[in-house]
Amino acid sequence: MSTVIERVRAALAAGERISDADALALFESDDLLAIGALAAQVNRRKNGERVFFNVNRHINYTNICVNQCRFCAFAREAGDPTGYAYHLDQILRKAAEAQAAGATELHLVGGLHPELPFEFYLRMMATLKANFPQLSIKAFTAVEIDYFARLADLPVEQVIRELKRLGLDSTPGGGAEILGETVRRQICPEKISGERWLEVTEKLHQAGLKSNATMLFGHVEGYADRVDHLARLRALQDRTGGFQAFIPLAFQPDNTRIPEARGPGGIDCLKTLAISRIYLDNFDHIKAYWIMLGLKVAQVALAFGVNDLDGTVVEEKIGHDAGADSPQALSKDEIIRQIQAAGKIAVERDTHYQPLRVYPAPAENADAQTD
Ligand code: V47
Repeated sequence: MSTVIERVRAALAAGERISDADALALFESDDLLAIGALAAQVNRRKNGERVFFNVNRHINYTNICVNQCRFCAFAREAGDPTGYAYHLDQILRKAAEAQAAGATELHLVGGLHPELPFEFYLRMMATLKANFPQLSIKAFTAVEIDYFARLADLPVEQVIRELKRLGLDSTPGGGAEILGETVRRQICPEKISGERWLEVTEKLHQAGLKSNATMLFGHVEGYADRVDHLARLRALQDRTGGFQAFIPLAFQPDNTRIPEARGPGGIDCLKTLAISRIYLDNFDHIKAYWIMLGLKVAQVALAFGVNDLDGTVVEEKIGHDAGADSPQALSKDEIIRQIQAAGKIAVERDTHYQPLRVYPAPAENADAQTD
């Protein structure tokens, strides 16, 4: 048995957090099953046998972006014939479809459009909230919030205040990529720095908004870059407690400008999810985003410390433009089936992880129960 596994087991038994050096040693270990078992134990203590999902819809309102991140196959430069920007009525139509399909949350993100003014986003927020007050609006990464502040020449705090006043309920975890500057300069040189991403996220948390954190992995970064990324997130979470979920995003290489990268294999995906669960002791939830992982790896991840399978998604462009071979959407029934087939209890949640409906395994109870 490798010594790092013993050290980590002892640390967990003593209720201690693991060190960066041990996180790195776990990444370098080949003992996937032992790492997975430790992660599953950590998760069981936090979440029992429950696995969350939500009924949501993604809306990517524009793919036109002033940044041209090397890993991104979704972004287009202004003037590109395949570029688009939805009109507000198109966005409202998609929101209406989402509501009719039983969604509780809209996930809205897009490119940094060179011409749309900040007022467009304010109008979008206000109109969505006025028309669909029961839909929770999860929108705009720290990268977009920073962009709006520059666009409108306003302090970030005021941008956040305005958006929150008009209906912003929480923010997604995109744009974190790899926070360390060496890798960041290679994969997204025009994007705000990792330090700035953390700073804006801290302001979101201070304003009372919950957010998520992602990590894009399996491109040019090394294990030490991943550990550094996790360390920065854990430190911020110690200060604010504002993160809800951590979401490792498996890099999809097609149509990107990182030709040497092939994306992570299944073992790397499972190991990364499991180590995240063990290391991020102050995060309640680790999410397997099935769009990027593929449904089969995402399901297996439920035995490796993961307790959230994201949602129905409905219309996904960022991963699929880069060659993701997962479906575009999953029905609620299919998500429940995937969770139950893993021997877990499926729990539909709202944005803030309040259980809406519990679906025990069919053997225990054929009918869904309300929590
Ligand atoms: O920030 C871009 C990533 C992110 C690629 O908070 C890519 O609940 C893989 O953040 N291969 C956007 N990933 C998606 C995102 C997200 C998704 C689901 C749930 C939540 C949440 C957040 O997608 C970007 C970037 O890191 N991305 N290109 C690619 N080729």
